Amino acid sequence: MAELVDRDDGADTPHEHEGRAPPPPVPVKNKKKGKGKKKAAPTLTSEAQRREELQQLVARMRRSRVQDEGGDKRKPHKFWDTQPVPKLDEAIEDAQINDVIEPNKDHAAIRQEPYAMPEGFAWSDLDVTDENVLKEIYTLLNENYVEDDDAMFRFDYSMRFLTWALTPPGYRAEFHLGVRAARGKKGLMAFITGVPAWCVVRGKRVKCVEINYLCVHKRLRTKRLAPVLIKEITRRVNLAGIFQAVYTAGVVLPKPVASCRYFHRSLDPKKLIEIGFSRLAPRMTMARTIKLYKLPETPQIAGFRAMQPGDVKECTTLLTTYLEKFKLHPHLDESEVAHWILPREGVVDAFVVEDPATGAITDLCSFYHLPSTVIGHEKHNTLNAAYSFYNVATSVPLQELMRDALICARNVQMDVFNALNVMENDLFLKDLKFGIGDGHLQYYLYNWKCAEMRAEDVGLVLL
Ligand code: MYA
Repeated sequence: MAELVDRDDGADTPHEHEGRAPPPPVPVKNKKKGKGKKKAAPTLTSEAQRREELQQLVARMRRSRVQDEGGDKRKPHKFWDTQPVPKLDEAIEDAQINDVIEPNKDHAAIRQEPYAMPEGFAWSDLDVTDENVLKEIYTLLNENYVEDDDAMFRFDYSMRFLTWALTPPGYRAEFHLGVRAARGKKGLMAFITGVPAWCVVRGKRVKCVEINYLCVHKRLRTKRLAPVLIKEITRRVNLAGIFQAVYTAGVVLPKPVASCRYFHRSLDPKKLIEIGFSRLAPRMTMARTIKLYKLPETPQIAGFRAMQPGDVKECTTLLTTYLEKFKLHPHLDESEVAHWILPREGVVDAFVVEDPATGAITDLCSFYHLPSTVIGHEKHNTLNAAYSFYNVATSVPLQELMRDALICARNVQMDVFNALNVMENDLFLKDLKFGIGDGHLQYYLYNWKCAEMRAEDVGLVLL
């Protein structure tokens, strides 16, 4: 296939060979072993092997640091250089700058017809409420979505999770966009989604879409299909009167508004070591490692219980008040809190602390369930990971609240608890024995210019 792009704006010239895109974000991993041992369970090796592994690790850390320090600022981005986003080498330090890059367009000025698909492919509006369509999306992502650099783990978003992620209040079916083969079985070959949301950026309320699940089938990679998907979803979103977007990615593109790190807390250290997610620390035995990560059987805070529908009103006040602290955060109403935070089995768990004396809800913690496929492992198929979502502590220290969250995650068979260093998470990461991972997550705003933020200024978690 030679050409996949509409060339009316000259943004992409697909004839030019350009090699692979930068490695996708690392999903869930904190392993420290050398490359080339993808399937072997890690063991303590000889001194020479260990030295070699260490050298490889240092080399890898150097490589990733070069990329992580903001990408190669001089590298041209044939697509992104045409988009309303700041350039990588553009320093924006003035906190007063906080505005659109391109003004909103009139409806008539927006391209009315879809971008052209190459011969053999067609756009497909995907109805995620149709079980068969959902299964197709699940399969595309399960086989082709984000992997770690060493192709050991790949995100395995469940169908129930995808329904949750893609159908919040006010969702629009035309923002669930697929590409199908036009002939034969007409299989799903690519995907991108947007869900409408209100975000607050440095105090300004901005109507946005949250863009997620950009995925091109492995067989169609590096053919410039991703820019066409992005342009088409932008066109559809613009037609709905929305001109800003927020998204995250592991890769450095023009230009992150914040750069965050993943941290990992072992809940089942034995399994994590067996699958190569983590390794036995020097001079540690398996028995001592298991003991190190042991947690109490049940939550410890008095009044700690699962969130219920009757808690939504109070949780909305608690959460929205708390999120005001941060420079980038969602603005959630009660219907959205009900959608995003109320527990859904195998998808999202949320707990509150109810004051035993007054019945008031004083604290809230939550995590979502995002397993990864363990690629090609003989014993384990799935890494069960909980991801920290929104947490507010007012009656107990955040660290105590999160210890109970860890206990609950362990009690629903999670192997690891992941958290970004966003919001106030730094307050508990060290004490609760989280280790730093090799995953970075960059936050981006589309068609918005403002000064960069620190990870702890970010009050938004995307799925
Ligand atoms: S992040 C998750 C992304 N998905 C994966 O990592 C899954 C596995 N990988 C793949 O499926 C493919 O490798 C993808 C690229 C699809 C990622 N975000 O078609 P290509 C640029 C944005 O030849 P492929 C998520 O879902 C790349 O720099 N751009 O490449 C949030 C290059 O442009 P330039 C990306 O490898 C998505 C061009 O694509 C990403 O076949 C937010 C190459 O295209 C990326 N993660 O496909 C999307 N990776 O030459 C933006 C590569 O300029 C939304 N590229 O460097 C923007 C807002 C839109 C709405 C606006 C409304 C107002």
